[in-house]
Amino acid sequence: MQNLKIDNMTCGHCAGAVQKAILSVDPQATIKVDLGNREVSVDSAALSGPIADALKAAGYDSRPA
Ligand SMILES: [Cu+2]
Repeated sequence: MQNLKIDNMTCGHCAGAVQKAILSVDPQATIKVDLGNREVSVDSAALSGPIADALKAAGYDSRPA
């Protein structure tokens, strides 16, 4: 399980874009978005680096929460 803080995930559109970016790395990922805290929990076999890269490419900076 990886918990990520994404400060510029501010609305439902962002939440959708974040989920899409993570699923592009691992279609099997289980993702829980906590929009209020701007945090995402990712249950995935994918490494954190590729997930962070995909988020960055989508315009979202992430860091461990
Ligand atoms: Cu948004």
